[in-house]
Amino acid sequence: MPANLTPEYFKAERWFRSAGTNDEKILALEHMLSVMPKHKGTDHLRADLRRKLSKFKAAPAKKVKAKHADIFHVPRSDTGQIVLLGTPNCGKSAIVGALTNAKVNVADFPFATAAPVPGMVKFEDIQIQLVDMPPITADYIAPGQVGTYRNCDLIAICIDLAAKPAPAQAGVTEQMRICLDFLESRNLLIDEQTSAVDEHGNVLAKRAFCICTKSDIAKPDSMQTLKRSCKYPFEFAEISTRTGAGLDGLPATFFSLLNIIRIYAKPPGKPADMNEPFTLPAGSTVMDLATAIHRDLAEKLKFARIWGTGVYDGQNAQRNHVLNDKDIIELHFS
Ligand SMILES: Nc1nc2c(ncn2[C@@H]2O[C@H](COP(=O)(O)OP(=O)(O)O)[C@@H](O)[C@H]2O)c(=O)[nH]1
Ligand SMILES: [Mg+2]
Repeated sequence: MPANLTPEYFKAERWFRSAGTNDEKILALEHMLSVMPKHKGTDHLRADLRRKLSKFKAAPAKKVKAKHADIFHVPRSDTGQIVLLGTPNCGKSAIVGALTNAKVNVADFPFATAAPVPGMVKFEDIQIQLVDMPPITADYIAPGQVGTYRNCDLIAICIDLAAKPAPAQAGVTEQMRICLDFLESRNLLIDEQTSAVDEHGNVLAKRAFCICTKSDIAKPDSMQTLKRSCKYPFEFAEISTRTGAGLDGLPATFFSLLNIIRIYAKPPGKPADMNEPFTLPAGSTVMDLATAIHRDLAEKLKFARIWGTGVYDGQNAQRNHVLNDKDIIELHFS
């Protein structure tokens, strides 16, 4: 009996083949099983996938030796990590080069960037990590590349506004389609169907936004064409690394989209350390801050005093008090 497999199944199968780690293979196999039509014709395949799944689940977590280190694993900074995604030559490396001190390779030939290159972007008193990446195309994604996106905080889809439509290059609509196809087929994009974690608590999807590059040489209507073709309510930033247009505003856009707050810790009786704020997810409480400073100490938190938004100076705050960006907190332990 024919299996009548769906396009969604074949997408999931491509995801499985490009997965670079055990965890990623497990996610892809579970997705293949969930989208596979259930009838007699798929019984064998289902059993086969279940066997594979148990094999991957039973495999002990491999100890990574230095020479086999996963090049696509980019340790996250505390503040937040944004990873660039885009087709060849769309201007990803130029963005990281313009905003950070990282040594990137900007070149007008495809695949000039072969591995992730992290750099730090300064926003006021914090540094946000921005990661340059190898490109993706409709046909090729480096094995393991998906892992970098799975581990980040936010994905920046980069679109070359000046690229000519097919067959010469990938036009704006085509570039967006390639990026979305990659994200959707690997459950990497938060939307109505895909949440941040699956039913087993595995990290799945991420938030994304769009950086549109080469505005200096783009046709005037390319931004409108792109926005019209995109079904997601992304934030769109328009920039040129050649003229610098739009670059100054990018760090603030990163900060606001990361949805984090900065909190300054104040030892009792001393001034607050205003140089190195803690960064926490928006909505964090006094207790979350105490836990971020030291998990064991948090148990001993007696009370906190707070200077900042919506409170009077030095007001006592409960453990569940929700913090605001730039609050100063004095923690008292028993
Ligand atoms: N005119 C113009 N050219 C750009 C801009 N950004 C990048 N480029 C050029 O586009 C080519 C590809 O850039 P690159 O950053 O290496 O692209 P990547 O493959 O996405 O990393 C290079 O020749 C860059 O000089 C821009 O804002 N304006
Ligand atoms: Mg590059």
